[in-house]
Amino acid sequence: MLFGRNRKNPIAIADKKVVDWTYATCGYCSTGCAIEVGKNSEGKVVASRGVGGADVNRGKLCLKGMYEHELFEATGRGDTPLLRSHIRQDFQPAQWDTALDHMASEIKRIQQAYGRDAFAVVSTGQILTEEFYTLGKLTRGLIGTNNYDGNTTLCMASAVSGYKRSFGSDGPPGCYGDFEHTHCLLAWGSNLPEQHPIIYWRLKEAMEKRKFPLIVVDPRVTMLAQFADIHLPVRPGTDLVLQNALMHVILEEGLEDKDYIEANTSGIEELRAEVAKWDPTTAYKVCGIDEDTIRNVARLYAKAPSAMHIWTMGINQSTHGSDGVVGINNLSLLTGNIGKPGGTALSITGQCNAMGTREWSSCSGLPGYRALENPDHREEIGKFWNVDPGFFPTKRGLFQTDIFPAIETGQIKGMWLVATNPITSMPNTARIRKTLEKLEFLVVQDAYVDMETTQYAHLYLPAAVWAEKEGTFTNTERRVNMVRKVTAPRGDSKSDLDIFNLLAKRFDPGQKVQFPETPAGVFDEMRELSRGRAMDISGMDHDLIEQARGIQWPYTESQRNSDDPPPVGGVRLYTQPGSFHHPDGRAKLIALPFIDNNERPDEQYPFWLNSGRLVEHFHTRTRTGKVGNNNKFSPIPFMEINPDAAATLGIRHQEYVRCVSRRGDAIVMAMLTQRVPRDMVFIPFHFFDCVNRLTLGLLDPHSRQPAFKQSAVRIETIVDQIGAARISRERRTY
Ligand SMILES: Nc1nc2c(c(=O)[nH]1)N[C@H]1C(S)=C(S)[C@@H](COP(=O)(O)OP(=O)(O)OC[C@H]3O[C@@H](n4cnc5c(=O)[nH]c(N)nc54)[C@H](O)[C@@H]3O)O[C@H]1N2
Ligand SMILES: Nc1nc2c(c(=O)[nH]1)N[C@H]1C(S)=C(S)[C@@H](COP(=O)(O)OP(=O)(O)OC[C@H]3O[C@@H](n4cnc5c(=O)[nH]c(N)nc54)[C@H](O)[C@@H]3O)O[C@H]1N2
Ligand code: SF4
Ligand SMILES: [Mo]
Repeated sequence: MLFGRNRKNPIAIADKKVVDWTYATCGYCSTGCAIEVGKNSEGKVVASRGVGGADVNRGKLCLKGMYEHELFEATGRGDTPLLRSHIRQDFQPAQWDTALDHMASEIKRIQQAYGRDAFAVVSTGQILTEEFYTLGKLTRGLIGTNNYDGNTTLCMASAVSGYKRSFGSDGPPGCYGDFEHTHCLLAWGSNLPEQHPIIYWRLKEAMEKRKFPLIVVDPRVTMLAQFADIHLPVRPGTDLVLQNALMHVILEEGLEDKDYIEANTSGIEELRAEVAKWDPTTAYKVCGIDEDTIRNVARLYAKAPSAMHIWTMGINQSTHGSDGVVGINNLSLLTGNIGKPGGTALSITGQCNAMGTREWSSCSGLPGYRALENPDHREEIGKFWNVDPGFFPTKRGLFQTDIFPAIETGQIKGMWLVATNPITSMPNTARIRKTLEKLEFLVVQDAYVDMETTQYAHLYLPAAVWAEKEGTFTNTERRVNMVRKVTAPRGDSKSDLDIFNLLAKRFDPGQKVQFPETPAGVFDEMRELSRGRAMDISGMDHDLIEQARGIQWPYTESQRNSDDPPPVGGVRLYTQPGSFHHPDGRAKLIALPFIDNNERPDEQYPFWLNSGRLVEHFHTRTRTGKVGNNNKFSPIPFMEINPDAAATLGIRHQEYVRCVSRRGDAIVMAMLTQRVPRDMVFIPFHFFDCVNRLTLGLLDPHSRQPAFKQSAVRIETIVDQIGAARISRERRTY
């Protein structure tokens, strides 16, 4: 194409000569954008684009989605199983049959020698729902270990726990459409523009049409905080105190919704007694937000005709994570802001299928939000699977964060990791390293062979990634959406579903328990098991989901029969009085005493260490580290530090420094910025052997989620800058 000198927009998007587009849902974050992946006439995958008719993203993608098709050919993919008898030896390529026979016999050996629960399974929020369901059936129904959990304990466990405590069930009650109705939005510990760019775009669009106040609670001046009307730079780990003070003002000034409380909740008196202790003056001394601001925000929130909360890891990853979620729910219930347009408590989830694992993986229970503790549920699933219900444990086993210490103490001897990279993502990695070295048998099943935890594996199984497979994801607003297969699995890798099914045969040669071979066949089973449950999907099938560009649950068969297309599922939960899942149909208001148990900065370690994410990278960079258009923005580990603090320490912009905690050290480049206050540094967690060498990760008592965002560190300058650059480079795997 030629551009004349006077052409106004001499920019053309390169024509990739796509002849065929396939429908998928983005495999990075939980926003759940609908993507089409394009192939050229040679069958090569060359482009990604947003789907215009999809309600979630309306044609938009962020920079991760835009280059997602590059994953298929990225470096570091595994294409053959690898086996070795000791982690000090080199891997040898193996046939699938040999690899899986060996895996089954090692699992059986460990279970026979040390008991069924001595083998642990830890999965993810990033495989397809049909795969989660199948892994659950295999683990609960055939292998029979109760030490089965997912990386979601690092991520969504507090939200799950908080929803269950307040409402009697998991499941975010709101949707993105609530932005279009709300009159006030409180965002807690969520950096939406970077971590969920398209949800942020939906929010911004809504605010441009109809202005409403945005209040951001975050100790760091994030991009969202910069756009806020009111920014509350809360002292790390003290959101609960701020919540109690907001409730104190609401009750003191009679701003609560008495009719709603009367008709829908229990526990108001206990709550009233607890929040009475948290007048704004007392609260200020703990949470650092002044009295007038607390009163102002409480009035703004409670007087709005409808008001909503969103939150992410600033709340969940805390020693009061579960309580922080319950606090948000309390605020919503007190003001009648649940189940109405613009009035909700919407947990923004993390990974593309964090919801799918909560609903179907059986990690913390049995499929379809069923509980191991409930004999009727054990009976029902046992019958459906053709498994003796007596084979199921009667209560859930260890959380991921308790599985690792159980390896340390010798209770657990073998582990299977599916799509998670704990040596980079768990707190205090020096301890994780020693733990992994103790295992008699570790299997890593991952799409990338170069992910760091493979270094500790006896067996590596190469998995297909994202749209090399077919099935569903569920997003933040409970929308089930389709991933169609765009291209064949790389090399000799297999879909996670195929791997689970092949392993199942080795535990059940007589095939007493049926394992459907196709994703659609698995979905049929899930559909049956969902009937009458909170997350009813009985009206859905793969084709309808794709046609509708995603459907929110619940969507029942009778809805399907009575609906005109396009199908509309459950836009909001708890819209009717008495529809909560506690036995009395009411939601619980729960009193939340504050216990100050974080590691705090002191003379020796004077800075708060905060950690989180960047827009261009996803987690441990197994994917975005290999995509040039993502990696180029931040190829090396760095630390945000306040310029005044840096000046006091004699640190210049872009100098390497050593960051030291009671656990270990990390070499990072100092980036001077006002985003962080004087007593805080922020390090993205995307890099190997970096911030999680430093983190303490104290656990929440309810959810067992680690407080990744509250540790104490000191900063040391480095004379040998070239040597530091070398160490920083060498520690990086990709
Ligand atoms: N680009 C990109 N997007 C992602 C991901 C990714 O890796 N990259 N990961 C996905 C996943 S799995 C998740 S879980 C989400 C996470 O999404 P977010 O939670 O939005 O991201 P984080 O950066 O981890 O943390 C959010 C904020 O919590 C703040 N915070 C720290 N301590 C406190 C505190 O005590 N109180 C409050 N109120 N805030 C605090 C931090 O300053 C930070 O700005 O993002 C998802 N989206
Ligand atoms: N300091 C600090 N640490 C943190 C956090 C923080 O904020 N601060 N956040 C925490 C949170 S919220 C999360 S969610 C965790 C994430 O922690 P991890 O789950 O350990 O991180 P990922 O890099 O997403 O690992 C997922 C793995 O799955 C692989 N994979 C992708 N798709 C597939 C597939 O289809 N099949 C298979 N088999 N493998 C696949 C990827 O290659 C990758 O190795 O990190 C936690 N760690
Ligand atoms: S916002 Fe999330 S789901 Fe949408 S394209 Fe970006 S990473 Fe994918
Ligand atoms: Mo997460």
